[in-house]
Amino acid sequence: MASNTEAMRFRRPWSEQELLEQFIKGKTLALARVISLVENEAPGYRQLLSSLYHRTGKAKKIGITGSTGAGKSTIVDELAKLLVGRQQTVGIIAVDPTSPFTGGALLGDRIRMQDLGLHKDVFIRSMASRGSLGGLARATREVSVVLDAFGKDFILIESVGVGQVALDIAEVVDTTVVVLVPESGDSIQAMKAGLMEIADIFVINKADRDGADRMAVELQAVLDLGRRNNDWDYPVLKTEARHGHGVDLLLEHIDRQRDYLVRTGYLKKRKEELLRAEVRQLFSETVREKMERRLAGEGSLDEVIADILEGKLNPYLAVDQLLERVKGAEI
Ligand SMILES: Nc1nc2c(ncn2[C@@H]2O[C@H](COP(=O)(O)OP(=O)(O)OP(=O)(O)O)[C@@H](O)[C@H]2O)c(=O)[nH]1
Ligand SMILES: [Mg+2]
Repeated sequence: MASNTEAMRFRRPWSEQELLEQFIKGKTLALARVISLVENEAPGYRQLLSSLYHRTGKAKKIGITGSTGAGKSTIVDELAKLLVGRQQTVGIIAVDPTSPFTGGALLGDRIRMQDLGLHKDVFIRSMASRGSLGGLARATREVSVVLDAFGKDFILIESVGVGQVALDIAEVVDTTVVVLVPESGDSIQAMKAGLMEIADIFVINKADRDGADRMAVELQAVLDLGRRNNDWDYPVLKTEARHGHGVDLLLEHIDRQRDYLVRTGYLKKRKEELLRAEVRQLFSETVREKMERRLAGEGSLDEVIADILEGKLNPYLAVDQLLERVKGAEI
């Protein structure tokens, strides 16, 4: 009988109020539900984020990026274990920008992280792109807002270091760790992908393989040449994540980088820049969505398209006409 009642309780959809209550109480089920609503951009998800926003600002956000198979998940796994050992709560977001058809990575992540997933202080979420890659970076930012509001001390974001997504995610985090492997060409690939610019800490994983020392020296030399205009030292560390070697040292450097950001005021400055970008993006998205909905509702778009096809109008004049129609209207 009791189990029946329990089942009923979970089957019934939560009201928004109940959902928030459960979330604030720290219920993982509510966290998962809120994340799904946000990820799916369900109706009302913005209000939900808005009502949670005042709870954010405490989480330390760390990005782990690098080429496929470099050992990012293994490192994230080890970091999470160390953090849990320090009584810290952890949220993990594994971002996979590759198509769901070609990427076996997601499943692999789930399997490897399974034992962690059972730990009550670690919450893992995998996110794949569904079409728009820009949307993926935004969803990652929003999910990290939710994890932050939930009270996670650390948010670890794993992403494959290719393309714009990796660079966009670097904007969301406080510290970026770039994972390389001692294989010829990996650091050149990373350089091409723009990872050198976003890295705060370099890790050469699979240090059990040949060439790790040489690669570390070479990388350090490249970094010395192009030393950026601040006094952070961009450490190059070697790890053998498979056996957990070196990950404790990585965590020390992550802490040290954090101290540096706080001490120099960069963290505050960064937050300000991020907020500026976020508000601008939200603003233009909101205006665009509202305008588009309006245009679709009125059928104005169909009208101008028909006119263009008939040679009565061109796309530029059409936009002028559309703007004229929405001018002054409440948006
Ligand atoms: N030799 C060696 N293998 C390692 C080490 N760390 C991880 N691996 C192995 O490398 C493979 C890939 O590791 P993952 O942690 O899944 O790498 P990843 O970067 O998350 O991979 P994707 O998410 O698929 O891009 C696994 O088979 C690991 O066991 C290491 O230090 N040495
Ligand atoms: Mg992985």
